[in-house]
Amino acid sequence: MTVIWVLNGPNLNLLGQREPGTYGAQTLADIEAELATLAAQLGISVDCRQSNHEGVLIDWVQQAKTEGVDGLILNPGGYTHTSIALRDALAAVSLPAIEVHLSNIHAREAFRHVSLTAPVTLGQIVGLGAQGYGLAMRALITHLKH
Ligand code: CA2
Repeated sequence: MTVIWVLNGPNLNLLGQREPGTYGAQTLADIEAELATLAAQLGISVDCRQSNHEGVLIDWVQQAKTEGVDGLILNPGGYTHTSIALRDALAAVSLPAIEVHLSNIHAREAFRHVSLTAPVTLGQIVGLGAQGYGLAMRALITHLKH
């Protein structure tokens, strides 16, 4: 069975509690429940994880490779714009990955316009809110079939 891990980075555990105008009203638990439902419909396995710690996210990227995970969906949060180490981990494992951002990072502050991680992913989905994760799941499955 195809196995996908969904990794969310710092502060995304706060979704639904603050800044709904920027990040939407859904909690991370809501989003993860929708992804579990979609995964069941699509006949795949999904494992959703969130950490506020850069090293934990890196450990999970490495672990995904050693455990034979088929692909990653990740929202690295603020580490998108700062973490050479997370980019290096993604490049090292060379697992197919899709980067998701709830907000349109290109329409926000200049420091959010650059993603260090996106160049080592298949692609990036931004600005579509929580539905971006489901779109990423469908795109990743299509990629894995070809
Ligand atoms: O738009 C996204 O998904 C971001 O990855 C969210 C990050 C931000 O640093 C990126 O530039 C874009 C921030 C996540 C913070 O999430 C919060 C959720 C609710 C309340 C406060 C923060």
